[in-house]
Amino acid sequence: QPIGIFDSGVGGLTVAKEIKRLLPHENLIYYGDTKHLPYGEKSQEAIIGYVTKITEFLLEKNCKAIVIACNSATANALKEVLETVDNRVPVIDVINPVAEKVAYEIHNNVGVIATKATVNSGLYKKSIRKHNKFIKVDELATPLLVPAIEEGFKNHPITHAIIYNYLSNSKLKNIETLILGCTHYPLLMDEIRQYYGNRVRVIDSPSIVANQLRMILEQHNLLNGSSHKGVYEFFVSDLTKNFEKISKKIFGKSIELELKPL
Ligand code: DGN
Repeated sequence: QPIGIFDSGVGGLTVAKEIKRLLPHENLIYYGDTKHLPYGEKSQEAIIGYVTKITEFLLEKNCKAIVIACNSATANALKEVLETVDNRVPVIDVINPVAEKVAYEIHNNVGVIATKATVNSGLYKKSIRKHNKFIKVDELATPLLVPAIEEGFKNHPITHAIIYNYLSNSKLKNIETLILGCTHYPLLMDEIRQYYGNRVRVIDSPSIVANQLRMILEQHNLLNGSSHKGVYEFFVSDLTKNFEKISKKIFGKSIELELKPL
């Protein structure tokens, strides 16, 4: 049985790649809702509609666990995904495991950069402060980073200017830890770490999420015992050349996309 992973587009592949690294024997089904991206700019109602259909699709595909590899989807529709799944399989999201780890292991000022849809929900702050109410959390919407990544502007002056502009915002002035609250942003990890030097710890969210998934699969006795290499399937709601190009770059292997409209 495969693990189902979904995102609005390519960003969730940063999580899928880490899952592949940590759990190489697991089969994965990835769904990218390329027709409706970017979720970061959509209303909560719209996001709920899309992710409910994707969840149903992954359950039809007999997935043994579902990973919501999108912060905007988690922030706006986690409850609805859980309702759709109705305890049939475990659900792992990208916000709660990271918030919990930060709340227990870090005791300083935390900054979160994310899409508008995620920042507007305030879920990072709520989730961190649920576990540790003494941590100061400041969230900043940084929407221009997603198109810069999708255009392949890595190590590019435009991306450097966007990063500088956002990270020098007074809201993030006193932070000592930064959460990249959007699954695209780890692709700019080097540039962001370069901006801060040793001053700020930048959290590696995909690795936290992949570890949480492994722990939950273990708890439910769902880890694949075979020594075969995992099989990977990729579905999209709209076939685009750009998605194909970037997804190969991120996932690091030849990806065959199948069209599956919602
Ligand atoms: N992958 C989405 C997230 O983590 O919020 C961002 C991409 C988007 O749809 N804007």
